[in-house]
Formats: sequence, C-alpha cells, structure tokens
Amino acid sequence: MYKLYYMPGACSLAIHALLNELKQDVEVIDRSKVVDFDKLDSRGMVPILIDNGQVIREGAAIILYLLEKHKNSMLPESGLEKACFVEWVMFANATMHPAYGRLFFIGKTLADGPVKQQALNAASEAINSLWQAVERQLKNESYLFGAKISVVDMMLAVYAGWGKYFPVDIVMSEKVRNMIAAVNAHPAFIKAIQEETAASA
Ligand SMILES: N[C@@H](CCC(=O)N[C@@H](CS)C(=O)NCC(=O)O)C(=O)O
Repeated sequence: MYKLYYMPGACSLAIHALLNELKQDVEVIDRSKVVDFDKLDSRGMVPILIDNGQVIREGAAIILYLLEKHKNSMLPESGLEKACFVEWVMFANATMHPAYGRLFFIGKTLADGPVKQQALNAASEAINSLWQAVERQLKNESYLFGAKISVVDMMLAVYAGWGKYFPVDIVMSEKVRNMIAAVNAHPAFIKAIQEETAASA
C-alpha cells in the first residue's frame, strides 16, 4: 500500500485523487501530525509518496511515476501526444501552482496596505491570463484532454480553490468553471476529500 503525506486542501489532493482514480490503496498521513516529517527530507513540503519504503518527492514526478506504473487512459504511450500531456502536467505543476504560490507569499510577507493589494492584484492578473490558456486548451470539451477527466484537470481544480483566501478577482470563463465543477463532482476527487477530512480529524 502507498503512503501519501498531505496537507488538507494542498496540491497533494490531486495525487490522492489520482491514486483513487487508479484504484490504488493509500494510507494518507496529515503532515501536521508527524513529528519527524523533516526526516523524509521533505524540503518542508507535501506531497511525499512512499512506495515500498522508497521516498518520491515533487508532485509532477509522483504523477508521472504513478501513471507509468498503473494502467490508465490518461498518459499517452509516446511521441508528440505524450509530450503534450506532460506539457500540461508541467503547466499545472510548474506554472499555475507557482502563480498561486505568489499570492500565498505576498499574503504572508507584506504588511496590509496599498502596496500589498497592488502586489496581490498583479499576481492575480498573471493567474487570470493562465486560466485563459486553460480555456483555449479546453476548446469545447469538458476536460483538457476531451470527455474524460485527467490528473491535469484535478491539479487545476485544487489550485482554483486557493483564490478564495485572498482579496483578489480571479477571472475564469464559464468553460473553465464547468471543468472545475465537474472535477469537484468526480467520485475519486470527492473520496479523496472525504478521506483527508477523516484522517485530519
Ligand atoms: N514543487 C513542489 C511544490 C510543493 C508545494 O509547494 N507544496 C506546498 C503545499 S501546496 C507545501 O507543502 N507548502 C509548505 C507549507 O505550506 O508549509 C511539488 O510539486 O511537489
């Protein structure tokens, strides 16, 4: 059985939902309940996946590891199709996630006032243009890669939930909002939230 270290509502939720989608057993462990979390050389962050005693860090690496290990219809076998899928995993993990990360950084480090608000606004404008890129990729489909959900949709839906913590206007088109709503109604995603809520109680 896998072990996954998580924080409620954090990016680790997408990996948890993916494990559920792949029908893999996982023990989820709330980082805040672990005294020696740093012994895992976590760099202070979740997600961390433990597979048979082996520690795997970095969300994108964990996702690609799981998709290569377990049969699924998300990861194309090779070539340009695979490159395109990996591009979007990286877009989510290394572009959209850090764009939201700037909101958290500003929120934590700047004193309340006009300078902080200006910085938050600039960060949210950058996020808005990334959601436009998501809209272009969606075309007229429900999810980024067509009618079937993929881990990229799940990652983006997790980050989309972070905007509410800040006094900013995050703008998403109806198509994007529908995709996020569909992820939030997806059984593997709902199950992951329920399991994390129970494990953190
Ligand atoms: N590049 C890392 C980023 C992970 C990351 O930023 N994790 C956040 C949660 S979304 C975290 O653990 N932050 C530590 C904290 O808030 O104390 C990855 O993809 O695994």
